[in-house]
Amino acid sequence: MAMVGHNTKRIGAEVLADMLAGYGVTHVFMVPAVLRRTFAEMERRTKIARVHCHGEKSAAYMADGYARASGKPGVCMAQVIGALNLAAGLRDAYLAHSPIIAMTGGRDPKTKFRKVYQEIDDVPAFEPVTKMNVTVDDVSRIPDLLRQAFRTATTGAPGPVHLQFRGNEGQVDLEEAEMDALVEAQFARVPPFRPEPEAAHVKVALELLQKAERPIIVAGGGARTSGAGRELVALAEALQIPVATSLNGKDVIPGTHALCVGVVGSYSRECANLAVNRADLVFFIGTETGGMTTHFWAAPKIGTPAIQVDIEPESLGRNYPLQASVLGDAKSVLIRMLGQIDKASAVKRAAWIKEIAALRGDWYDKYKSALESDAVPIHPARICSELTRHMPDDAIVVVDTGHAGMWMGGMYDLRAATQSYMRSAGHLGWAFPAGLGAKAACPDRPVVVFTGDAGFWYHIGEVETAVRWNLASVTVVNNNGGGNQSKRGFDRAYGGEQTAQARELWTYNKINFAKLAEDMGATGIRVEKPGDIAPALASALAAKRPAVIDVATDIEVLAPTALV
Ligand SMILES: Cc1ncc(C[n+]2csc(CCOP(=O)(O)OP(=O)(O)O)c2C)c(N)n1
Ligand SMILES: [Mg+2]
Repeated sequence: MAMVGHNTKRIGAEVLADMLAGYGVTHVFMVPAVLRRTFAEMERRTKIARVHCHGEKSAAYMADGYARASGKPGVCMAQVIGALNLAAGLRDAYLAHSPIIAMTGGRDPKTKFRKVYQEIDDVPAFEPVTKMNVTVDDVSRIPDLLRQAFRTATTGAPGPVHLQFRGNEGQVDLEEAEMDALVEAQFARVPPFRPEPEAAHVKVALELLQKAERPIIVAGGGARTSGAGRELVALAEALQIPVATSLNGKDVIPGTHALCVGVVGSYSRECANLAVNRADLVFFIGTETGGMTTHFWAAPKIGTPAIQVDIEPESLGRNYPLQASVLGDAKSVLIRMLGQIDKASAVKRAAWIKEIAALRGDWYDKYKSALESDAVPIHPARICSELTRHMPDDAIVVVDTGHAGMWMGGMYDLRAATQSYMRSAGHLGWAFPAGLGAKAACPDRPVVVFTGDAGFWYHIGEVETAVRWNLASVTVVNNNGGGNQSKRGFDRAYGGEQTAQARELWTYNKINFAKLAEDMGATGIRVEKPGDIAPALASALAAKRPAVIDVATDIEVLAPTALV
């Protein structure tokens, strides 16, 4: 295809390396061997770190963590045999709307269907986990398809894209064509656009909000991507509206803010579910209103009066019939609203705010003994409260799923708007490699991962990668010697009784992860008493090396399930 400015013949590898650098990519994550010449050109022409990992899935998770921490698309790669391992790693990013550019080697028309070693048709497997899934068949298409990849990954609700390069290792990068390494800097991070809402729609939504006596905001990952936290808190304060968040949107408001009721839904804080279910109007901002955020549409119940803001028109009203919908960027919409609010309307919500304060207090009273527990082995809620108190003000907190998501979603509080929070959208094992990617993207910020032992086992080999690239995250392992979240289900399957045979299905051998980490060259700290959590965190952060804090916790303690 004809593009303007083509006048110099260059090889694909040079153009690809220059363009990635031009988009501000600082790290790529991969298992070799793919785009070998591109990697050589990256080394010669750019400062891009080529992080060579122990598995394609963890490479994708690192790219995901990089993207969610920085807002810049994460780049990950695999040769043809590793392509589906990489695709598996895009699943969480797809669910979480994280911008990732995945590159793989793939089939050559000259040899396909001849039973080429290691080769299958991988492209269809990328369909369910990408927004764009294309093949780079001719070297001259590298520039326009890479631009389209950045454009697609970052616009609207962001997400992963896949480029399959011709050749099992993407050898198309060795060929020559007239190409320009043109980059569009706008698409180097999210959000590239802030679509303005229609004034009339803003007016209707704001009138409903101001009329309501018991409104509540439910803010999600879209508000996070938009960077709308400050405006959201300003609106909540001005109109005296409490705020709940999805797990993905947890860091749009500090948990310590008087108007914050916490995370609503399944991995949640009870007072958030109770508050949302007492509201007379729910204002959804940048949330898909999915099963996890609404506890399968029980909080709020379908039929609760609702208004919604989203950047994707198809999200508006998907699960809750709306009294008003506003299409646009969350921050832009909130700025518009702030420009025309009637602060006097806040007075009528005094009783509601008092009720919210009581719900917050009730929650704390109920869990105080767990949060402050001196028990040995340690109660996981105590880890959360120690992290709340001692997390640095500029920390990025990265949390796995299962009980890790439940403990931290419900019991941990961000104290400052400058702290970030990212969580697995459901895949066990995501957090540790995602934390390494976050640290690569934001080397000056402390990165603290919280994971269970089952979650940590998945990608434990990447401790060696962390040491090799000095990706100095701190990983706190809630080590109870099993996958506790599975316990309730297996007890049920065995007739309500905990049998030795049922335990075979969710318990592991007892391992000291601090020792393993030390053997791989990282800092390892074993914690067996609650009072040692804070000093361990302080010394792990001070070490400026990859660190694993192995916390011995009680295998009998289960996270509280959602209440509605
Ligand atoms: C890829 C994947 N496989 C399986 C699960 C199901 N699952 C959720 S939590 C869990 C066990 C978690 O154990 P651990 O990380 O040790 O945390 P704990 O519950 O013990 O605190 C499992 C198997 C999942 N979420 N993701
Ligand atoms: Mg466990």
